[in-house]
Amino acid sequence: MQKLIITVALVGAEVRKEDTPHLPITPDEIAEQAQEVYEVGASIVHIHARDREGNSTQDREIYREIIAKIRERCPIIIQVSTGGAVGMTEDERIQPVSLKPEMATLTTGTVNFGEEVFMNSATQIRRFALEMRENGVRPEFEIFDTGMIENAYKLVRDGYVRGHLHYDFVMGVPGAMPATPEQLLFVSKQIPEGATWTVAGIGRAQLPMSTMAILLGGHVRVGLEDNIYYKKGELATNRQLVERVVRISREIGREIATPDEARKILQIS
Ligand code: KMH
Ligand code: ZN
Repeated sequence: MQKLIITVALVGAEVRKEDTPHLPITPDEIAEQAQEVYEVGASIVHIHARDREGNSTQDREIYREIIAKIRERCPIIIQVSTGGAVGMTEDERIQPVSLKPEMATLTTGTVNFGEEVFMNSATQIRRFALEMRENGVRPEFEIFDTGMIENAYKLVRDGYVRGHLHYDFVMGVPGAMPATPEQLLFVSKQIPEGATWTVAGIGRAQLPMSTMAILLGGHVRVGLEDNIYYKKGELATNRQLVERVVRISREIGREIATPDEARKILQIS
């Protein structure tokens, strides 16, 4: 089995400092936590940016600062968000891709997102995929629902995405696919031979989905974007969430990938 790639979604767009004091907001806080999770076994950080008020932003200059500060501290793979927050325009969302990070997320369909709608039209998805290709950025397909798997593959057939394919099954968002073992087994069998996948279980689904992915040969995403609790009633830090996955994986006999090993697996040069 491949070594385990642990991605940490450090901050996200929706969680606020009022929800948890452990949320990193400023570029310095984000970079500091990127280093912390790197030191305990994470190989990718999934990044969102916040403005001075703590609101979600896709501002290129804030991403530039975050990326520079992380790179000063550690060699972790940086994956920027192109999802941003619900309601942002295409032009806002795509901004960080021009900074040529190693990876970026690419959601391949529209989905209900709680009471809101996370819009991703076919033309916008193609545009984002092309910009990633032109900037040498490896996309991670964000799969919130099963139809998005076929939409992602259509991008490959039509030449918008080339090279290694990597999927993130986002499971348990209200309005999207449920975080059940049966669902994870199903979606993990729907992707092409040779592709890799990770799973982001939302809320209390984070731990069981992570554990299942470790056993199935998938990879794992944890972090405060998806889940702020260590267990019922106890807030987590990003570092604790990574440490737990590392412990479980090692107990089961699966080693943890370094960033360079993750680069090899994901064929990032
Ligand atoms: N904030 C969500 C609406 C991504 O980062 O690419 C979208 C999201 C996905 O977080
Ligand atoms: Zn995100």
